[in-house]
Amino acid sequence: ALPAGAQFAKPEDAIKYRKAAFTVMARHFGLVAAMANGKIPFDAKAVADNAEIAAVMSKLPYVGFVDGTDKGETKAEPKIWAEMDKFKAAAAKMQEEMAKLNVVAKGGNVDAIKTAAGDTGKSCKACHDSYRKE
Ligand code: ASC
Repeated sequence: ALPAGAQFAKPEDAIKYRKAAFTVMARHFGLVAAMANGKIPFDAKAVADNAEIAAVMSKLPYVGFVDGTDKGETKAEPKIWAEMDKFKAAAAKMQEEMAKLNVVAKGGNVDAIKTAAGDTGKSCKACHDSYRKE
């Protein structure tokens, strides 16, 4: 989502950016999942609004995985850069699940939202298992 010429000035700026995007995405996805799973009261408008934000946020982090950002304040596994195609495919899967969740969230059906949120969470976890250090 960055135009040409809008590269990050420093590696740590790219790291901060992608972490911030994941943090915001996780906050809004987490609210949807918590409502779908009955951990906080279900509110159809809040589910739809938060799913929308999470879906938009899901598009943002990946421009931050530029060369030279495998070191520093990051839990990113260096193998990301050795298997960038696989990493981007895992990212695309998550973005697809977030987009589906966003559609389902607008329908207001709790069971359908719960299923879609579960599928989305699996796509988050799949990437963490392969590409995030603990
Ligand atoms: C979340 C969140 C994640 C995923 C993951 C699913 O709410 O922040 O990273 O779900 O825990 O297993």
